[in-house]
Amino acid sequence: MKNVLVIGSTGQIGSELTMKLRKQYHQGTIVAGYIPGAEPKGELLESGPSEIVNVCMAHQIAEAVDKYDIDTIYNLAALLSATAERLPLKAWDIQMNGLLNILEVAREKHCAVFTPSSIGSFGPDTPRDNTPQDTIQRPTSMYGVTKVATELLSDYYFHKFGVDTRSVRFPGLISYTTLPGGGTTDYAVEIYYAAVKGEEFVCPIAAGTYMDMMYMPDALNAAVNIMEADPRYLIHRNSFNIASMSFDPEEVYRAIKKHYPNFKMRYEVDPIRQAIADSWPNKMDDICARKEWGWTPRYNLEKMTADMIHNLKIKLGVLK
Ligand code: AKB
Repeated sequence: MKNVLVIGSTGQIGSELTMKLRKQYHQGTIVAGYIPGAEPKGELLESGPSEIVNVCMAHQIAEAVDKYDIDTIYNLAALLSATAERLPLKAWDIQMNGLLNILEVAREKHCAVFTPSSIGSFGPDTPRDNTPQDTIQRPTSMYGVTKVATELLSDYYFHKFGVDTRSVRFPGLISYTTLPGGGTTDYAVEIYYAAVKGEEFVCPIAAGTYMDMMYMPDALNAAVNIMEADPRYLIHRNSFNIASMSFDPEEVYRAIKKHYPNFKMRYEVDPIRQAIADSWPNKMDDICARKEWGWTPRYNLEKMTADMIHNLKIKLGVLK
């Protein structure tokens, strides 16, 4: 990786990944691609170039790739699961037509491409516990449909045209920098904000609903390390299960209560998010990622909780 285009650079993953890449590859150019209305600000804007790159506009992708001699594209443009259920055609357009535009540019201009998949690529027929790397993928949400198709199309471009496509199946991602939006796992971020602000948390996901979750520093390492991996050892490409922790709302609530004993949570289950969560795995098996490219997470629930609370206090200006 030398010159990288991050599409969706102002979103939850993009805002942190762009900064990490700029620190790691300071001899190269890391371009923050964004759409009007989601402009980069502050450090993200000031620390490197940015360009309007809408995945649905193939010429914008091609122009940015030519202008900066891009060799790697991180494609982070997506509608998350709950929003995609509300706007299925828009989700298809961004996730599928957008991906096709990127893959075509990558084929012509010899770029590597990372497009994340998700725990959402699995469905109710998938084994729930220790979900294997290679298993049934029959998702019932539009988000899941686009994620499975993303995996297949990315593999197709690798086998047919030699485009260096690689990917991981992200769990719910937890971070204190940029809020997610429209996801089923968003509650696992919002609960920390409520605790630090001293507010009661109203949980949209039912007790007993386990999902894989991951702290952002681990997710960013995965996104960088998979693209750096020696291709000779990659049996899989699109996409690898990666896991670090799995919890239900009660477990994360208990972990936060160790820091805030008076913290209160009650449930108001959102039927759309709950139906999606019920169709996803409880916990994935990530042995292939560990063996093929050395995936190792650093954060568990306790360590993440301490770090989230520490950083949110600073961000929100909360003293105690
Ligand atoms: C979502 O909840 O939609 C995402 C995901 C797990 O892919 N965070």
